[in-house]
Amino acid sequence: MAKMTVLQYPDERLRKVAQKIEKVDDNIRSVIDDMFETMYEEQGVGLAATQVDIHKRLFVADCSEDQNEPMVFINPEITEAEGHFKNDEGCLSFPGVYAKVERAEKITVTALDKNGERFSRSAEGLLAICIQHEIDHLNGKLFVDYLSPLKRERIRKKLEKEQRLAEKYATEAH
Ligand code: GNR
Ligand code: NI
Repeated sequence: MAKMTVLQYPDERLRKVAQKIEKVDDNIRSVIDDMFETMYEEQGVGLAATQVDIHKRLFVADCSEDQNEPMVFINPEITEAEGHFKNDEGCLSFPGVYAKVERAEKITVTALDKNGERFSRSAEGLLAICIQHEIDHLNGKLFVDYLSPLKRERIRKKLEKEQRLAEKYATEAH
């Protein structure tokens, strides 16, 4: 297994629309293993393939308290959504940024698992938020797109500055 690099906003590759997976094979399963390793190491509750520069319709998630309920969703589709609620969201592609986003409260999602078997499940709470957030990633959409242009611009400037500083630090001798 190998940890992958998570793309950071405003990297344009986060805007690519992911392609449907035609066959769930060992190559896909190896990507899934690396994505879990990356997600757990970064302490995220979800990770979309888009965030690791793989533009296929796939995400992993684990919203359990003990981080021991790994879930895989391939070619996910939301088939039912009801209610609305607003919650604070974060994203591994936006370190240190949190903002309130409105989402459906309860959803039903259908997808393929790591063996290529179709399953359907309903979700609410953090898992429902996470599934909607990850499917947005696969469509090149980011949680800041729900904010005002002014807020989005502030976040972009903050992250660009932090990335410049990190780059500068990395190239200096210590
Ligand atoms: O780790 C994550 N936490 C989170 C918290 C609230 C709403 C959504 C998320 S998803 C995020 C991981 C991530 O960036 N997935 O794409
Ligand atoms: Ni995210």
